[in-house]
Amino acid sequence: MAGMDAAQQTPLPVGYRVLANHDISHQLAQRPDIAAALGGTPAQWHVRDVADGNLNSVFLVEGPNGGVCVKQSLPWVRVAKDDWPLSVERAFFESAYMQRTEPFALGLAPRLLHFDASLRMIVMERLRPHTILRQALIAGVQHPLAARAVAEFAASTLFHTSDIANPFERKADDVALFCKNHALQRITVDLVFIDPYTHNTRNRYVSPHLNAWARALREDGALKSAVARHRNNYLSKPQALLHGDLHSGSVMVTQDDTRVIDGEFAWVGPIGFDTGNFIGNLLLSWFAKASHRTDAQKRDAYRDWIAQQVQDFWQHFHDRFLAHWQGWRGPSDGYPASHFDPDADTTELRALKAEYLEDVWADTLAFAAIEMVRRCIGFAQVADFSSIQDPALRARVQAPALALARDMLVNPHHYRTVQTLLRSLTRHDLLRPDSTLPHQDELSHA
Ligand code: SR1
Ligand code: MG
Repeated sequence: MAGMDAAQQTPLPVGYRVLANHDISHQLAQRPDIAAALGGTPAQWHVRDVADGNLNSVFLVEGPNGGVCVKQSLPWVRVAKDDWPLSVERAFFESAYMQRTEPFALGLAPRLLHFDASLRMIVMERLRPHTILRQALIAGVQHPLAARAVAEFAASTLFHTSDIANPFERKADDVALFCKNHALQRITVDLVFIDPYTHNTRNRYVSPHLNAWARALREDGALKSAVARHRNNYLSKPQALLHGDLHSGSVMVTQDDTRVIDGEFAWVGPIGFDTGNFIGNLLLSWFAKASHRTDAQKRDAYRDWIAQQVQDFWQHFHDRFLAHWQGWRGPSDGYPASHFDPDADTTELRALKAEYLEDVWADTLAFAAIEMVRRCIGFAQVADFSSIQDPALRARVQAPALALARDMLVNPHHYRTVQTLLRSLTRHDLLRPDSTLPHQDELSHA
């Protein structure tokens, strides 16, 4: 926890206090624009505590004319409270991310209405009747537009904050601002990249069922070398402004609307971290579905649909990123027009673009795998699995996900395209006719 302590040295802002349900209306009444949006009088506003994430307080406020969402950083990790103090700076970084990406978000994020610097409180558009994509996936509901919309969001925000679309000074400003997001980057570095490969009391894998797996991961030199490469990649490759936590719990959906929320982990890093996070979580959802034993036909159709979403997400991200590049006529220090006439579409520029996206795919694959490992072994488990009541069954569907993730990291040349990745799912499917519970021995034979 040494790194966590460092994150705590940030003092609380003057005027900061933890807001309770009964404080919220009073706070919002101070803002005439928000009061008008809610309508009526504060006494008529209905405040509901809806926090269900790991870190923050969240309230939904409804008035006669409309609603807003209020999110406050707590001086601790909400799900661990006194055991895990945490800097409240994250609300500042989330609001900064929302402001910086708003011109490129294409309406695919909630509108930021107000940021209160003392209370570290964000007031944003209330989304209704949206649900969290992860919950929809668990419930087996299809949202046909969601994966493409997240791809659209990722392609646009990542392209427009990269060196392809900026003078270096602009991107350096992003680096200078978001590199101070220490507390949440400490969480990512520890929880995503370090803890799952160590003995750590924060790890929460299903014991004893996955004990052998956890030990095998700790002892797997080839795997830890691959993770080290990508941990350093995450820390040393400031390619674009990342959302930093782009999993299915950070996406809210209806049948015709999709919004990306929760940019508090924003960081300038490798583009593949965002795309990999989203793909990794879709794949986890695919593995978790193997636990559904009641209606096999329906389950298999839904799993096929999830796999199709992985393909759609990557393909759409790839195509939209290239389309932004093709249309870009603004400043670029990465690929200046003085070297590459954007109107000429030369072989050289085409090759450079292909090379860039191949590199993003390689990173996507690795970060997807790292996300899959940490969600099965580390502190922050996902509801796709934790909603499986029987621990033995939960471990049984997590083990093949670990086997695939390990292979993606150690043998990336087997997965040069999204299609090869998806074809490999059947090889790692618990439900294949000859399947047995993958054992840690598979690690050394992979
Ligand atoms: C202690 S925070 C755990 C996780 O929750 C967030 O959503 C991030 O994914 C983080 O790693
Ligand atoms: Mg979150």
